[in-house]
Amino acid sequence: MKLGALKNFKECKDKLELIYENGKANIYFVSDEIVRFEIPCMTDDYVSVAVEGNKKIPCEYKTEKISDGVNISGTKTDISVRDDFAVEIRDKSGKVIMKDYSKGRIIPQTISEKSVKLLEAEGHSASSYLHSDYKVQDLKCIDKDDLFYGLGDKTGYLNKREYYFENWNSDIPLAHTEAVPALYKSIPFFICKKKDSVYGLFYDNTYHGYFDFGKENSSYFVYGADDGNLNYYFIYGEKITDIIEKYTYLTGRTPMPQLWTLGYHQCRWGYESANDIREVAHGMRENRIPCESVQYDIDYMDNFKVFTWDEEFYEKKGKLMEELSHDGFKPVVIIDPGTKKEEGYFMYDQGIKNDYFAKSPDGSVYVNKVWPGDATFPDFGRKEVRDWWAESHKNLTDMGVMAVWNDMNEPASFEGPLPDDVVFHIEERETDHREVHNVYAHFMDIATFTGMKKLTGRRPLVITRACYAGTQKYAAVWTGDNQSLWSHLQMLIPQLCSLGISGYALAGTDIGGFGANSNSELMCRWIEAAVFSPFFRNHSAKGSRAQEPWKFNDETTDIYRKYVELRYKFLPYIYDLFYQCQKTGLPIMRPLVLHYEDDENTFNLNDEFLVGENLLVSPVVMQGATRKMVYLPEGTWYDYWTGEKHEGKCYIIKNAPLGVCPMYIKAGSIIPTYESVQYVGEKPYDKLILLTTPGAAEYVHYQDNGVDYKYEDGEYNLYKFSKGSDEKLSTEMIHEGYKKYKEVVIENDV
Ligand code: MIG
Repeated sequence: MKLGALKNFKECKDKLELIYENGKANIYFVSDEIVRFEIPCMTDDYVSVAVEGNKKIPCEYKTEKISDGVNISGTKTDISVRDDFAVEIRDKSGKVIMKDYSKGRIIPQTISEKSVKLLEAEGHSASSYLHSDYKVQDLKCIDKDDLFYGLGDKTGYLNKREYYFENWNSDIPLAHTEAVPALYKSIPFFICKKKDSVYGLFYDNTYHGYFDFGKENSSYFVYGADDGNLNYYFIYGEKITDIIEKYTYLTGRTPMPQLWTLGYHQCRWGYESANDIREVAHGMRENRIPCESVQYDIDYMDNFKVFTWDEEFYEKKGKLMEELSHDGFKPVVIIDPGTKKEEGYFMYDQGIKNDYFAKSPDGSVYVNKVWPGDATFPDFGRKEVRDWWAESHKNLTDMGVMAVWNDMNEPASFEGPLPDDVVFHIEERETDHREVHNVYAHFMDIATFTGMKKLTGRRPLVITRACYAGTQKYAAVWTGDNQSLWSHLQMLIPQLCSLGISGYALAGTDIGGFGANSNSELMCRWIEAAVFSPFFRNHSAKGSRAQEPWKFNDETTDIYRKYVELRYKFLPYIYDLFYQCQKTGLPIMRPLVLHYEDDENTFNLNDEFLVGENLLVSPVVMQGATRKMVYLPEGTWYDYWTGEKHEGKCYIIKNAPLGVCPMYIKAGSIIPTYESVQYVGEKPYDKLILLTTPGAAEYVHYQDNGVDYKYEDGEYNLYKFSKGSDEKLSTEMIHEGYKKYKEVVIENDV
């Protein structure tokens, strides 16, 4: 990829074309803060899957030839581009923000092929010891103090410095430790926080990707991809929050969810009959643990055939769903992409007749094995295939299904991975598995979202395991098959915070852990830590210890209930954060560094988080611990449980026996709450209760019907609550278009 000397450059509209000795490169001016850099190694007209529509804000850049390149001067940054497409970006004061590393990699000692064989014989995965240049590669300088945040669902900690990761959507049933380079999702976006500046990079390329944040060498980071263009957006901002706002401007934001979807969900891969589901639903109500859905995992299908129903074990189609709906349960079902190869099965027949499945290069329909045995894979990149899949959801909505959970869409397969050359499409363009793999789920989720929206008229909840950058416009995510391990409870915090700053505001982990066996202490600590997980579901695997809260002991049931009720109490606050998220892209769960980026105590803080800006949660995530060392950043904070006042910018030790999750509210806060209910819709939310802390405050609260799109026509309320230091509350309606609360009261319990 050495482009050599710059020969010439050409200014076109919003674009600069650079002609080099050995090829060309392009620079696109998206906005004053966003610039896209491209070496079109594969194609001249790359169409992004992640960035939809014409993302372009009028901006100004002036170009000037210099001896060894070109200088581009914008309103926020100055860019120099030299031979070999070496980029340097400075702010207006001349400080270097981002700079290419031009000396080439210093690839560390690799091990011999022979050693790799030996290692692999014992079961080590040793290929990662072999390093070489990537086909598409980009190196940038790292400074001593640089920190790296983002990259979606990756394992490990918030700060990715000195770690190595890959983007290749992978179904990993083994324990997700920080040694696992790739999980289910591929979000090639990260934020580099420097000592006194910050920038974001989004490498929009869907091929297998590689990220080395200074592990190979402390002077540079490496981005690599197996193919495609070198194509990245540089995002400038003054604060981390600016970068997130701009990244989500490009790739889109989580849309308003239905209110009930933010409630509690119970699930288990192991409910093998209608009675199993019925018992759990009744158990939720008997134990007075609020719950919205008992979700249907693959066993509800007839022989794992998608869009069918097993009448033998799950009774007559629609019967159970209708019965439980009287008690407030909303049916949520799993759907896999793998479509059983069986003549006479309507999905297979339709797919064959209309040529909807991916093919081998010889033209035959490609077959691999998943749950139903031999299965075919819809070619979701094509619109007509998505339309067909979308319409097929009528089979679900006809029986009352209200939300869909898309699993196995990496795509996972049991007889080895799909070969590289399986033929897929991205819209009309034919391509292969290598390019489509990381966006396979993205296109499936678009189909599900579109189908459910059209069929129900409601805001769809699509829960997806795999995704790419931008899928947040269509789907919520869960982090896949975690395990009932303390280390996985600990990882919940950095993982959901990282997803949040990578655009995924609606994310959650399987509460209690999916694989392995949970225990009462772990369950309690998990529900405490997860109480503000945007997506809030307990799920476990067949064969593992049952994880419905009452399956442990009375203490666990009581603690569990206390936290699920707490969640229902804070629902309007969480809903407000989703309302704001559409406007700013800021997530619900936030690492402290997002709002305290000058405070180095927050840079590597992996065991606490903020919910919005004013609520700090510092759960106990260590087995046996009954105290928690809590870091409170600058400001005055009030203990949610005791009302005790603390001055921040220090660590405190909080007594936190089982059942206590340390929570703090910042001075000068107004937080809206509801009385807890058994499920959303049990009774109208007539009363808003404002939780306040001393000090002047202002807060905007959003209210709508929580269900459909009528808010787009103005059917919503916006309340502005303010109070001065005299603590007197005043309310102003900024917008009035929906039935107002009967009562707004202040709860002065802190
Ligand atoms: O592992 O459908 O991650 O949530 O319960 C088998 C069965 C396939 C994987 C999902 C998990 C789900 C399970 N699926």
